[in-house]
Amino acid sequence: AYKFWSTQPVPKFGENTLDKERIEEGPIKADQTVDKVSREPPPLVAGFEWCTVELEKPEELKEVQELLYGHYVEDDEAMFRFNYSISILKWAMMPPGWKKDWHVGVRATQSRKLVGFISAIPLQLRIHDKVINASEVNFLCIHKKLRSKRLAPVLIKEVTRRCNLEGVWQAIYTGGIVLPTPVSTCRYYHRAVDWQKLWEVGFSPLPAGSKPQYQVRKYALPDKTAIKGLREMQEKDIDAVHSLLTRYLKRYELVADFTKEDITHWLVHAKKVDQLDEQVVWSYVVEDEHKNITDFISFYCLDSSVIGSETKHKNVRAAYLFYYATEAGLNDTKPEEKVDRDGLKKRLNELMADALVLSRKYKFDVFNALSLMDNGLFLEEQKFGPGDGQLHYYLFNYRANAIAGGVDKRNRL
Ligand code: YNC
Ligand code: MG
Repeated sequence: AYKFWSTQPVPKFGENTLDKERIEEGPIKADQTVDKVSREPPPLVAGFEWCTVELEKPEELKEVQELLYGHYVEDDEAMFRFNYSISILKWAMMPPGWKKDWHVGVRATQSRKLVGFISAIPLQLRIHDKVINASEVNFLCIHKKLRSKRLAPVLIKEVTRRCNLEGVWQAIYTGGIVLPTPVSTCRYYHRAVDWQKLWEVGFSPLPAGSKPQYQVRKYALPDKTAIKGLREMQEKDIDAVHSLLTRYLKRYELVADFTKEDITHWLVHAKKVDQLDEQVVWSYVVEDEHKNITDFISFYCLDSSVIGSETKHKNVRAAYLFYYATEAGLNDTKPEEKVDRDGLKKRLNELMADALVLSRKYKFDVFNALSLMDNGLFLEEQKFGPGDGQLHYYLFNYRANAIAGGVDKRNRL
């Protein structure tokens, strides 16, 4: 088993478990140099060739979108498939510092058809007390007709080579499947916004003894948000949000280390560049009477198509909880210390309740969140329920102590 992964610089199963003594953290394969990296991509099977997909060209971006639309991640029962929009792909793959060479495609030589893809973006990753210059690998996809031919390892090796050429030796990636070896594992949680539709597409079951109208009532949301001073985030809020988020994330063990440019891209800019297309990200701040930003919350839009839909719905519009932060969760003088758990819990519930109201206003069908950050403090109260899906977090060429992901275990509160 794991014929490919057993050859890669990743920890063996059992090396970094939560219950063991802490291990020393650092690269698995150290002291690599760019001059030793191959200048040639690994060979591909006859009939196929490598390409760099130029996402700035609308027609090439569209090719990636179409490959993913037909062949990307599905749930276990093959009822739904992620349906990434053009706008979200631009947002996800072209953040500050993005590199064209890290958008790797495989084409059929004769037809020129794009049949495989993998991407990486640069990021500064903090794991415990160390910051590493890393990449985040995503959108690995192979056309359904080319599955199980060991093409995935070749794509992974090629994106590795292209990262190495830029002096990047570590990566983070996530997946629904178990590989050696997760650094953390989270569960997906879902909160119905339009229960009736979720039931009609087969996403939400009708619990025994309930009736549709009871479920609709259970998930009903108010028309208006409740927090005083809540408003859309604007460019003028970037410094304040950057400071608040940086301080808030200090308590966590594995986080992206964002610059102000990153904040602009991930929370505001995406909206601006794509105002002609669809909006990707929704970000809100709370401004108090002294004009201070005390809280913020954000979510992004990622549709799923309903596979083989004989139903009237072709698409499920899902909001995914993104970054948030609140002064209520901070102890600035001693960032490592416990915070006021009850105050934090109360505030996060208020923020999430308003995010749900906004998601309904913007016509989302469901709100998704993972069992990470402080989400355990509000998921149940906001009527999120656990889904079937798990999300495993992996580090490439880095040995680290496992991080408890579950909402029940992880909080150091
Ligand atoms: C996967 N998701 O285990 P072994 S997530 C990593 N991530 O190798 P074949 C995967 N490895 O077990 P197929 C993987 N899925 O023998 C499979 N593998 O060691 C491994 N699905 O290859 C698998 N997208 O080509 C096995 O399999 C080997 O034809 C088998 O292709 C797989 O983006 C796939 O779920 C996933 O399109 C491409 O099934 C295909 O089945 C597909 O025979 C639907 O491959 C879409 C889908 C995956 C979404 C994602 C993150 C990818 C991370 C890749 C690892 C990056 C490492 C870091 C590199 C940079 C380093 C630096 C610096
Ligand atoms: Mg294959």
